[in-house]
Amino acid sequence: MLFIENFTPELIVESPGRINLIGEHTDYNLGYVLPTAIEKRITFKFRKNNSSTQCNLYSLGYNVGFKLDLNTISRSEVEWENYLLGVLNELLKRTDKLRGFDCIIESKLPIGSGLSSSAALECGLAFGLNKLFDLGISNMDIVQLSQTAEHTYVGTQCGIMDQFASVMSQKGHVLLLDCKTLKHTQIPISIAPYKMIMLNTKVSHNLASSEYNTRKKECEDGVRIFQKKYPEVMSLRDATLSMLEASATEMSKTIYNRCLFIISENERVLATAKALQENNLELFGKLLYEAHQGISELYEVSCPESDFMVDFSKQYDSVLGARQVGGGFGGCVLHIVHEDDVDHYITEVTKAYKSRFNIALDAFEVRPSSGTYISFEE
Ligand code: GAF
Repeated sequence: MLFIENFTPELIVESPGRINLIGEHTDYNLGYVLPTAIEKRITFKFRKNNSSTQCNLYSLGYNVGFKLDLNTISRSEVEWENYLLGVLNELLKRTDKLRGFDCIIESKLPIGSGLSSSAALECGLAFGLNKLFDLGISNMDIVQLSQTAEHTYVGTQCGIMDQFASVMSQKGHVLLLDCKTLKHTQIPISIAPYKMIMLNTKVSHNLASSEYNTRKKECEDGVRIFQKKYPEVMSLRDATLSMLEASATEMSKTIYNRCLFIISENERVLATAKALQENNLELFGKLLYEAHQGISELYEVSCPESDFMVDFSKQYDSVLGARQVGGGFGGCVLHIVHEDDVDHYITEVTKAYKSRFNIALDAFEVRPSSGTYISFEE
């Protein structure tokens, strides 16, 4: 594509991935989550191109691009284009100031690894165009329109956590987000002498999208059963363990397990936030292990590769806790590892994982980082 040769950007935007310390699948149940942005990110380079409606986008990683006309935005057969087209569709509902632009996208975020490359792609485009054309859209609306884009153009009925974390995070903090009210608290985090190590299973089972929407529906079925006795339960966020026991006979085992996971996971998020504020790292680790057990046995969104890693880590005193991060069925597993044992632990788990699955895992440290930001402006 011609436009990428001698490309001089007017604006460069950095759009980070995220980790979620705890609170998986609670966001679309309007509960609590505890994510933060990480340093791995997608870089967007923008320039206006003097056309009124013609746009060019190019992904350096995939070496592929596409053209579009702002007057005729519609869904594409090519999956990754829909993350961007969906955002443009939402922006066009809000403004008539958008004009032709060129954009080069370069990602350092592994796709399908539970680090939310999707939200980074959506929010980075929305944030950059907002700045480039001075659209006057708030960061909160960027979060919300990006989530809507994923619902309508991509087809995943995701919650709001990933987009929120990608845009709103602050360096050195985790975000305690109430997904019902969108109230959030930035909690300073320091876990020395431990480090957050991500081990990428390098598998992303393609169940992820279909099973995600199925889990959401199962939770809605659970809410309808609660409402027979407790009309005040509008989402699983409003349910308690005692309500669950009182409604259990009306539920299939599957719906019961889904509800049990979400209700307990919400409690674990609040307990984790408190543990971090009190620097109780042992408890933090224990809650991560409990969360993974729920992810695997009750919510059934884990996979043999993630379960193997979590189980393996339990042999090591230097690991406080571990759990699969994100929507599920593979991706990255977060480990809290003592700084003195990081290298040794990575060597051991890499050997064991290779011998069990014949896959060379990826390991990297993550640090709570800042949300979407501008790294260059003309
Ligand atoms: C995916 C979704 F996009 C999030 O909204 C969230 O539900 C997560 O899975 C599971 O916690 O990343």
